[in-house]
Amino acid sequence: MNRTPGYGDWFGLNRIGDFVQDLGNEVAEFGDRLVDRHVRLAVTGLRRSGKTVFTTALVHHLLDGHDLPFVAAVHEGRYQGARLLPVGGTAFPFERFRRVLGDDTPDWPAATDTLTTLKLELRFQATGFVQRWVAPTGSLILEVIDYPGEWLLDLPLLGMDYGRFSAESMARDERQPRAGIAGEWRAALQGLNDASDPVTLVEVYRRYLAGVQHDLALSIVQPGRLVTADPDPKTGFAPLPPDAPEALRQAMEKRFERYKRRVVEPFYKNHFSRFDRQIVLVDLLHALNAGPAHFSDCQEALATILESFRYGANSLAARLFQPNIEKLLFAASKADHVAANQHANLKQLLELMIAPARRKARFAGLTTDVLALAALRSTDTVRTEHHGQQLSCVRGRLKDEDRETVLFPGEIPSDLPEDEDWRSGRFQFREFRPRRLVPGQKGQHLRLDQAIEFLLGDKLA
Ligand SMILES: Nc1nc2c(ncn2[C@@H]2O[C@H](COP(=O)(O)OP(=O)(O)OP(=O)(O)O)[C@@H](O)[C@H]2O)c(=O)[nH]1
Ligand SMILES: [Mg+2]
Repeated sequence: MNRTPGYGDWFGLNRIGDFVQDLGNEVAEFGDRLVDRHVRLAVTGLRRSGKTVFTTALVHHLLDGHDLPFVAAVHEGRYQGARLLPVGGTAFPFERFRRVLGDDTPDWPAATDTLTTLKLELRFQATGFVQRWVAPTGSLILEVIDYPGEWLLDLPLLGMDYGRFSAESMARDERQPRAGIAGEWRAALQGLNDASDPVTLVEVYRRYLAGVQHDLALSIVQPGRLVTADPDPKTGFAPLPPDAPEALRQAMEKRFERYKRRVVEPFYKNHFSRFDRQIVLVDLLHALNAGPAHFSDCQEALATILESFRYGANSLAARLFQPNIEKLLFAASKADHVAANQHANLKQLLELMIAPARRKARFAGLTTDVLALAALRSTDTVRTEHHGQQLSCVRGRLKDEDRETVLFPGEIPSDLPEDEDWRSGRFQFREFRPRRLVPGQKGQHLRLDQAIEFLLGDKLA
């Protein structure tokens, strides 16, 4: 700051004043840090978006402390390492995943079917003058939960009554491609009468939802727990039209409210309400592969989920549980499925997809960012020549094959795809087998360190 020298400067008083003020600021900041040594990170994403792999890679690299050049504490040589701490409930099976991924023939972790918790203590040398003096070694407790992606789609139910749930679900079920597989469910609705049994109806609806998820690969499936490994038709519910027999509708409404109260509310109250930072993982490549209906369904699912996370004071979540998320990162996962020259487009496409949610979050005062990342990079980008043309290809082991292949994965549009893009059949991104996750090795991720710096960097200072 430029200042005209005055008598104070002659006697060095301004500098003393600045020093005292800086000291005061540092003491205040230090006080804040002392009471704020926890970060609870919400790893959010639809099913198969990459939550478990992200969490495993995050822990692996924080324990390892290598290959994180964008993490300032690592880059500046201040990062001292991490250790796993015991947790109250079921622990995230990090060692099991590390063993499987560290094996000679590594494999991806299975889809998650229950909630697990992870607690990690990170140690680092503090940067601040006072902190260096009082407590030279800083310590940060990081908490993450892992859960089936399906559960997330139950969150919007908290803001609905049974009438709205039924109307929205039935409108969706009547549209293609859902309508194409809804025959049995439609027949059950047409046959409603006073003797209809809610449990049977829920079972028919469950079969239909399983088809929506597995055969159509669509994202919006509510109630989410009806399609997980161990569904319980006794606690599930299904939508009904307004003219359904009154007693049946009342019984179903009761199930809906009980499910919200006993299943969804505790999940969010015990976990989601306490998050400080959030990463939203989006598998855009799968959404592009699956076609326009899937793409817009995925877009709608994300918007609905993020709407429930609204970060302003009047949001549903704030009213119920007062969350206080300060930083929000949107990440296109599995960026290693495409060549490096496509990452800018992948990021831009994600920016377009989540623009309204991001605007709202920023308006509410959150810091937001967007990245294309691969938590566990399983390919390299290689240049090849094809009919005199240079192509950027990827080299890796395809999911169903045993040897490495080099293939041209295709290109990502920089804009939301148009009819022509969908018709051309240009989106056929392939899945790869994981590369071995080993300590001390470079190049095992793409921008995971940037994600860590954005989400935790300020807490490691
Ligand atoms: N190439 C590559 N594939 C990945 C990466 N992350 C995830 N995948 C693939 O995506 C699949 C799903 O990843 P998970 O981490 O299990 O996804 P999830 O979000 O935990 O899924 P649910 O447990 O079903 O909610 C994996 O089995 C891999 O095939 C990555 O960084 N690179
Ligand atoms: Mg998982």
